[in-house]
Amino acid sequence: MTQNKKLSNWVNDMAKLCKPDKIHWCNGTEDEFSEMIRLLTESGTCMKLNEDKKPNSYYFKSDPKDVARVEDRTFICSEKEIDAGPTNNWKNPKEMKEELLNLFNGTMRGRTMYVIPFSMGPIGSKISMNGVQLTDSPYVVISMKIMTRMGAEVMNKIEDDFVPCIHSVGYPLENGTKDIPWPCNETKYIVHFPEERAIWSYGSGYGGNALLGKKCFSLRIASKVAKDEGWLAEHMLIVGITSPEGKKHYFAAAFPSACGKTNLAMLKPSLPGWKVETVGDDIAWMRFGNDGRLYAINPENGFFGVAPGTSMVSNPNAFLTLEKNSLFTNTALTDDKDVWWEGLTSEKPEHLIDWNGNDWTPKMHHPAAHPNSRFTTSASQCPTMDQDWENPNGVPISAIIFGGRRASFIPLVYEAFSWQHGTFIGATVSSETTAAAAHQVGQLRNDPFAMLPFCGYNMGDYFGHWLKISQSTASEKLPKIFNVNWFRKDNDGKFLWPGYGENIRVLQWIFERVEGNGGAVYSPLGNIPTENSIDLRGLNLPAETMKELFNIDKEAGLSEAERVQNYFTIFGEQLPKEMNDELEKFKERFTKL
Ligand code: GTP
Ligand code: SPV
Ligand code: MN
Repeated sequence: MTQNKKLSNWVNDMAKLCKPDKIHWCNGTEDEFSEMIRLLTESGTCMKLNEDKKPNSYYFKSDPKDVARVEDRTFICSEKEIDAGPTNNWKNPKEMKEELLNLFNGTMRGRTMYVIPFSMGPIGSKISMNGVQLTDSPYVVISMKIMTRMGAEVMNKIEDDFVPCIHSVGYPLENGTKDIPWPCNETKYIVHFPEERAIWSYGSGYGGNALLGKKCFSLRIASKVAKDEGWLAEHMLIVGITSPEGKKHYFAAAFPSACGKTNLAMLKPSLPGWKVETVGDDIAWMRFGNDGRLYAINPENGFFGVAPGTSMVSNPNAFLTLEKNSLFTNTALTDDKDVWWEGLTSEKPEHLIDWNGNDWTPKMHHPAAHPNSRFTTSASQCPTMDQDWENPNGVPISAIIFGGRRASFIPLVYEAFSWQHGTFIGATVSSETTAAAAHQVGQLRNDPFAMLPFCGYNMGDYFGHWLKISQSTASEKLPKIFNVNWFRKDNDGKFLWPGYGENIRVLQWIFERVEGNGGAVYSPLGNIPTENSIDLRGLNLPAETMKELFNIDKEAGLSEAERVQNYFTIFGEQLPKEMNDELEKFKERFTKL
């Protein structure tokens, strides 16, 4: 319960609308967690994993139609359509509210409404923001306990500026209907009212659709707040890098969903003497400090990470993090009640239960784990957490890195000529789509700043905000901007670059550039490493491969320019003039090549 009138009135109003049997105010205790697990076990939603393999961990299988974010059902309902922009779905907020009021009417019948007070960022920090999520899903309650600071301590601190987030799986239990393991609804709505700062989510119980503190609050709503207040809310990991000489820099990197943020944030360096420490793996809130430098915090408290591809070899730090007290959703299950996914072991087990609950053997052609199966686990368990990861003032950012999945054209790494050019690089990030959202996988699409599905206002204005923010400080205090591509392929479709722990070799070059060293040479995309300035010692990489990784093709560049030009037209008047200037310069550089 709460003394806060605004909060109690809102909860009462929403209870009148949703008509739950009960209201439960979450306190965030272990007892409460156990009670949720008891309920989830009873409804067949979860199964305890083998205590010897994964202590205190639970296995979940979602409805096969509720496995990823639903971008075509995600709406930004700003007062004016132009403020949602060409990259977001928009509906008139009044009409949308009416529709939602209909959908939410009685949606929690036969269920409990859980009231989850949560803080994005350390509790009580000046740059943290509070939210309250109402949900009828105990799975969401336990996930929010891991992913955010949640419970009684936050409740005591909540004032009138909390972000109200209402969520229902859309499966009321009327007239004694029996519950099913993963209740959800075919109709889905993930709706944001940026001016009102409110979130309404209906019909899905999974990931970013349902854990409203994450993409809905910390990116879509926060990006709008950030624009209004002069800071940045970004789809970025934050990582601390210490050189063998003991110098340290923090980098922030924006890659689209399922393109390597968690892996880079926890990277185990293959080069001796280098140390990598984790601040965050998905979201960064960044503001300028009194010293004129850009400081970042990770608003989250845990990781909701892609399971496939994660192993003791590829990402030992993630693996050590998820070994206990974790939730696993849509992975496969072994005969001894442990989890398994593609890439976990070099040999596939002889028998599994796949994510659909069916028997599976290696002869079968479909993956045993869903490609967007994920682990939910606490940041505090990660062996590489940085000593300043909860510093309320954040960590100073020396470099910003963009990237995506590009089978061709984009080299392993290049450096922007300027902040404005870096903004152009961010604005033109494109990537082959992944299973993180419900759509066709492997299609190249524009995903500016890796924020395409997460920007809560007009993307053209967002480019303008990035340009404007650089005027908050002296240019030498701005982070340097880079672009990387771990995903370039050879003619046989194999990745050219080994990736993962070997990415330290690229980070080393970026580190040296930040320090004012490191060999660089002009290319039409940006400055690239001189030959031998990327340390390849201990890596058996043919010189040919390195050449291929940095091959910059004139024809491909010119057709990229055309692609970008076409894309830019969708922004109309909202496209800052500087972006067209940069495009012209880009064309010119490739024409001269
Ligand atoms: P979201 O949580 O969706 O925002 O994703 P993310 O950006 O954190 O992606 P993540 O690090 O979980 O990686 C997604 C997939 O890419 C996993 O299957 C990884 O194994 C794979 N991956 C990550 N880094 C590399 C790399 O350097 N090279 C290659 N080839 N694959 C990688
Ligand atoms: C992403 O899709 O970028 C994620 C997973 O980080 S989700 O929380 O489902 O959005
Ligand atoms: Mn993400």
